[in-house]
Amino acid sequence: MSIAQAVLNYDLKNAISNNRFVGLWRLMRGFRLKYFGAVVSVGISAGAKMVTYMLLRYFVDSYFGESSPTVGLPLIALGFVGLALIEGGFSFLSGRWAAQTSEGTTRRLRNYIYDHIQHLSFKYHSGTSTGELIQRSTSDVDAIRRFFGDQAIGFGRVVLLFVINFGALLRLNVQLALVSVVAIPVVVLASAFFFRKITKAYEQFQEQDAVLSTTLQENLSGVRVVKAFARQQYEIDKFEKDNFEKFKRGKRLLLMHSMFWPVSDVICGLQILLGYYVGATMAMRGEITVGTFLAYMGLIVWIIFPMRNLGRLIVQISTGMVSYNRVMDILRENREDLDSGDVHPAGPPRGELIFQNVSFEYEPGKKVLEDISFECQPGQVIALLGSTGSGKTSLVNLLPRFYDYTSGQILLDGVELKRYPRRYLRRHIGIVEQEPFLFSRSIRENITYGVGREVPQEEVEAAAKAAAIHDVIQSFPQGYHTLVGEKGVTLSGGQKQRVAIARTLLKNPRILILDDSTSSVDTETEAEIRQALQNLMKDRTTFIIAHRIQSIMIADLILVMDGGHIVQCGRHEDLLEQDGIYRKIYNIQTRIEEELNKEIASAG
Ligand code: DCP
Ligand code: MG
Repeated sequence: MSIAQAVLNYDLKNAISNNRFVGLWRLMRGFRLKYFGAVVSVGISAGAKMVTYMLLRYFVDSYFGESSPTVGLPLIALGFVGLALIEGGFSFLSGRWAAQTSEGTTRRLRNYIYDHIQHLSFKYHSGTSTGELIQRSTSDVDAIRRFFGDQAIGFGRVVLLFVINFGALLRLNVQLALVSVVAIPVVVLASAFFFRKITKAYEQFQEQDAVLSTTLQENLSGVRVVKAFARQQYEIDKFEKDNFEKFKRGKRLLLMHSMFWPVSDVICGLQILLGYYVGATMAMRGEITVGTFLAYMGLIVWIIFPMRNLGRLIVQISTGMVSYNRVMDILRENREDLDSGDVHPAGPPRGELIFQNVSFEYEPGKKVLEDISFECQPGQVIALLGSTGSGKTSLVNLLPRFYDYTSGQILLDGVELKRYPRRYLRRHIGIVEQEPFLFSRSIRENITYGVGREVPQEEVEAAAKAAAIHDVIQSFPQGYHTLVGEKGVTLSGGQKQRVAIARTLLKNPRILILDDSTSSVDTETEAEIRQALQNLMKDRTTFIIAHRIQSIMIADLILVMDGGHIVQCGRHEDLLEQDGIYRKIYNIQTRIEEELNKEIASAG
């Protein structure tokens, strides 16, 4: 199986285990043999190094010492070359296989995290910061990659080098072997101690790095606010302060590094000197041959210096495990189930809705909607009016089941809403969000976003015309292929809203929700949209949230909300007769309009 296939054919749900090693082991499925091969190659390469020194010993002792050579020089030369090739070749293979494993497993992990994030609930997303999620799916995944590709294999390498070379030393001379490792506990402990500190310092550096990029990012997205309030100097000072802190932390990190390596060099150097001294003395006394001494000189270096890395690897592996946990935290979150439900209507719903004593809360104990009851027939227009924070958005968000109501019942075509699969509801309920988001893609791609098929241009244009945005789009040089956002045109708030309306209309939903969708549009354009929508609303149930009485007068049912309750409901004419909020708002709005008209008249 190719790597790409292994990546795709894998269901990572299995990799989530409370035991980290079990989890990592599962993550490696399809790569285990490769990784095993990488470890074996490390062993072979270390072995070849050891044998090279043994060959050196044989060569020196037989050609310059007492014993006479039984192997010819060319063969010995060939041996050296062959061993060098084996050592290099297997070292290459181990690097290659370890890299394939680490890249492959983390590619799979990244895909899976992305997939998983797509399926998390609204509740999860509103409770988790975007930055946090980004960091976990990038730098924490990267830490896991380093664990596979660098640390775990590096750890194996140090251990194998030690076992093989020390074993060889023991065979050469036990006394000499023991003398050669007296400093090793010191080196390992010192490096573990040091790297614990340096990891902390590194984390602090990273933290400050994150602070700095947040400052920069906020500054850039809030550049209008900064300029409008003329706070440039304040922002510059703040940045300089954060930047100075990063500089200090970075300097400290470098200083620590520049202390460790020389100190550990000295310790390792002393150990080697001690070994050379003892070895040389023994050779002079004739206790070991010159060849043994020369082989020893090589072997000891390959025992001591790798040991300096052992402490580093231990510490890095433990911080890698922290990253692993942070990633698994996301993966353990339950996915929003799109498909469960026991009713599966074949076609779209008719659009009859009944709310019965519906209450809802985002957090336990803080009711946002209380005791909401009303009914509407298919094709009717329901308007919601109320002060900000009164629960209008929360109410309409219950319909596609972005959130589930806590008590009461909502019946769609006579069936409890919770019995429909979410996918079905979201397919047939179109919502134009209060603050619509457009992707940095072409306008056409934005409008067709909600429909999973090729859409003919006429349909796209019809939707755009209904949303009163067609002429604006036509006026751009590239028309419907104009890019939105940083690399293309910057749309005004009202234009964005209208593109979002077109996007939802194209989906042709049975139930249409317009959440304050004309708030950034001037009265004239709004009338235009209303006119166009009138046809489109004909046989769909429509919810309109708006602040202008003008936009909701035509509704079959107007719900006036306050503090999570419906305080008034009825048709425009009925509500005008009642002494309540509705009449008050109406009076204020008409008075403002009259005054405006007067002013315009007098100015003209
Ligand atoms: N709320 C919350 N958690 C959320 C969203 C809202 O706790 N994820 C709270 C804030 C308000 C209340 O719920 O106190 C109602 O919020 P809505 O967004 O439903 O209010 P409106 O849509 O009526 O207000 P606006 O006209 O400003 O859009
Ligand atoms: Mg709202």
